[in-house]
Amino acid sequence: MLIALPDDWTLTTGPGTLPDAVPEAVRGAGIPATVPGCVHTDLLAAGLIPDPYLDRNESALAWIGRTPWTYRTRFAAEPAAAGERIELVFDGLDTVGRVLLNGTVLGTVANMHRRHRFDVTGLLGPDNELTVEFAAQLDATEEASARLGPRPHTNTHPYNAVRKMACNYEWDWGPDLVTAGIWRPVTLRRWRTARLDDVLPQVTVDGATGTVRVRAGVATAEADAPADLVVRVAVAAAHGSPGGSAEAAAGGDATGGSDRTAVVQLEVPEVARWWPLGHGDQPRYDLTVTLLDAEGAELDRWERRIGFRTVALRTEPDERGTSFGIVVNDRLIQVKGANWIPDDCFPSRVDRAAYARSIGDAVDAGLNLLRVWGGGIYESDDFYDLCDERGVLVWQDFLFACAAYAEEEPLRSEVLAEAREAVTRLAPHPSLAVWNGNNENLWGHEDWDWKEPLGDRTWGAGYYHEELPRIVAELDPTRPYCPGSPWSPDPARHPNDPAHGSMHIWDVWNRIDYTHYRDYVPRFVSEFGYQGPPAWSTLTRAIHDEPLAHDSPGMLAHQKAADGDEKLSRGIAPHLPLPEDFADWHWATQLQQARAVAFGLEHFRSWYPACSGAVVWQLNDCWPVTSWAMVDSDGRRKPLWYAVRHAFAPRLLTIQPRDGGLVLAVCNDTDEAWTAEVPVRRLDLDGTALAEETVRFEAGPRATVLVPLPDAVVRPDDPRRELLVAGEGVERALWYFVEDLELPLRESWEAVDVHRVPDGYQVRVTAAALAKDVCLLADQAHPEAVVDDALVTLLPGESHTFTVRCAAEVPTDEFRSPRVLRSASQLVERHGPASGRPGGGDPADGDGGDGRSGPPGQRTPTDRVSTGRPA
Ligand code: BMA
Repeated sequence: MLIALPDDWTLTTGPGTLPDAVPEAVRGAGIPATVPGCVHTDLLAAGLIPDPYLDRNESALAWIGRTPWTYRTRFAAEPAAAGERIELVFDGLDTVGRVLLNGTVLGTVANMHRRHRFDVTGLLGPDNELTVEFAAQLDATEEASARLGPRPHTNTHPYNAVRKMACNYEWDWGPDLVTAGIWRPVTLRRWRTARLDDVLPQVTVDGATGTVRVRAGVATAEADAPADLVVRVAVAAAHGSPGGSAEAAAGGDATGGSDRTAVVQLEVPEVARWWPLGHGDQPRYDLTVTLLDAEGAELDRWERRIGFRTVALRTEPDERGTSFGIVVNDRLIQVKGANWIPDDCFPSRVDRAAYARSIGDAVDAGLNLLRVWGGGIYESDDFYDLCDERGVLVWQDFLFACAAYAEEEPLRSEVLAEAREAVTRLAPHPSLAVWNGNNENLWGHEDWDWKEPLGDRTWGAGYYHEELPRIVAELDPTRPYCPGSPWSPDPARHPNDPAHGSMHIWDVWNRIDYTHYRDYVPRFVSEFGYQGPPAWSTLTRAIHDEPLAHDSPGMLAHQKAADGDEKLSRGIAPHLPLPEDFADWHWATQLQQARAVAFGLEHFRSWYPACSGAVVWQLNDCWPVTSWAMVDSDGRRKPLWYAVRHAFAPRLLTIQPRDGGLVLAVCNDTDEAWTAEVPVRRLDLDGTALAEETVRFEAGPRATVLVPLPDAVVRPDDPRRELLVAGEGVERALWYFVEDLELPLRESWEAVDVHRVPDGYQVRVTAAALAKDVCLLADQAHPEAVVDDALVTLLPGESHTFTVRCAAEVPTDEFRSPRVLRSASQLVERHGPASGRPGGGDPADGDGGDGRSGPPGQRTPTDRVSTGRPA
């Protein structure tokens, strides 16, 4: 029987010395606390601190991580009856501390990523006091680092010494708000005779026959417990299954000692397979494991929803190098992914509804994979459940990021226990496709000047190359493991070699222009991305600088990347004007972010299957910040989100340079062949056709084909006044011969008609001049308004209707406001060279490095150690 503990917890400072900065009102006060939660959210709810996410509050709250904290509650309980066992189970404690019950120390803890279970049989009375004392987490982290021997890491604090969410100590998109707290549920569990311990299903399918092999641990209350316990496994078709049902049961003998294991294998005939989004349905089956005593009475029960599919990683030497592909049900999946970071710096606030919103953002953009990045957490089951339900593959990093990790005690045992627990907990989920050893540590060891400071000390190689693969092979042999991201399957190669295995592209953004994405034909891009600010309403809710400027103090506090503000300016210079006016700067940098990533994605897709997928850095944000995210922390979709949806459309036409000419890349990620005849036209900027031909193509199912474009059409007479249009309607591809800065763009609307419709507004715009990348920044008309599409280019005379969802009444003129109705043409007209203002720049590209031989720009220790604020 599970018993939730009472809700009324109290938080106090101490025990131990408090830093001087602790406010008087907090010292020694009994602060009402919420479990699950953390000190920051409790202090905030009690009105004792300002919102850490607003303005520059973050730096004023640094004392919290230097303060020891205690959580305490009292509760009544029946003492254990004869033969009964009582356990206290913490699903998550953050992080270094100890647990006491009625003054007795139950144990010390030092790992946020584990569950802690204490036997409290015999310790409970009618009135009990449960106490969790947390050390000052930053002090404890530094002490642990000193004891293990400091090792290289990025950012300020030695997060690599403690098993705590790395990005909680600040990241290049995350605040430095070091928490403590009981961050996952805590329960009391009373039981007799026996209970199920870890239950681990291994699910496979061969033809239409599914196999479920369950390894169930059984804990018994007493060593001489009865031998004849039975574990029963049943599978039944669940929701979403289109094809019939299957049910069977089997018993396994749980014999031998007080900790026993039963292995039960069940064949399930005629199963329907689980597929990733865009490839089929997501049928799932209810798996029930019950523990029965000799009389058949149920002692315990465990239920999960599973799915039948196979998954493998394909890494094969070929004429280009070594491939890297995710294969589901024997089909190579073109991965359209995004990286996932913790959705809140205080992860206890992320509930199922929040996960559902963010995973909905992924699905609506057509993403079929999320990579849970190693500087975060193993997310709660809700996350993986929703991915199962919606067909989003999960690539799960083990929790190591951008640092060297000691392989000695006490870290070692924590790492191994945590990994076993994570593999066991997540194994039932069909969406989980790949286990990955770490984020960028193989690369870091190679390139980031770690070797000298490390000497002959450990750095994590033993985890990535031996321990973790051993754990996956033992507990979860149905899933592939790769040692790191990036990683070259050929050990003779650099981990970030584009021709071998997975790759992270970070020279673009950090040092060189985004057009350099075309220098790479990567086999799989597990990270690449480009920064842009959050939506206007999000930004102005969080930052109240007067005046607001790209480099005003609050803006810089919410820009964590090394030289981030300068990189934004440098990156935009070859493409678009960079306005002084803040609202225009905001639009320009958002547009640049969207274009840069779309540029990369279209290029990568044009190389499918040589490049089997791309995972954008990053889907979400954990607080309001200028970052690589597609969707900001208030849930507003940035222009980038719409650009990614376009670039990841099941059918995409894109014009790409190849071998000195231009080709039409026909990217067909559907099961039907795509055959068509489309016009290819070269137009003057006013829309007059200068040349036209028809091209025919046939792209088979799940194939990309390249169709050379006729020279007569594609060779411009005046590159500054012409463009190419291939195809028609939403699937058409556009090509310009020069950057916007060189185009005489101007904004001119023939009409902007706004109509109220039942749940919002329709805004029909008709262009009088070429309107490039038209966006309706709807949140600026009303903070709740959401638009259905963005970045639509209209030729002179063309119209488009945007649909805005918004319950509130908005004056219709708001949608005509130049603050809301935006385009690249507007930017160029206002701020481009022709406007007589400085803007643009030399389309020269940084230093042109390829990111392979030397350390990439962002990777130098000085870069990564800084807080991201320019000196
Ligand atoms: C990669 C990621 C993160 C980082 C991102 C942007 O290094 O793994 O560490 O936030 O790039 O710099």
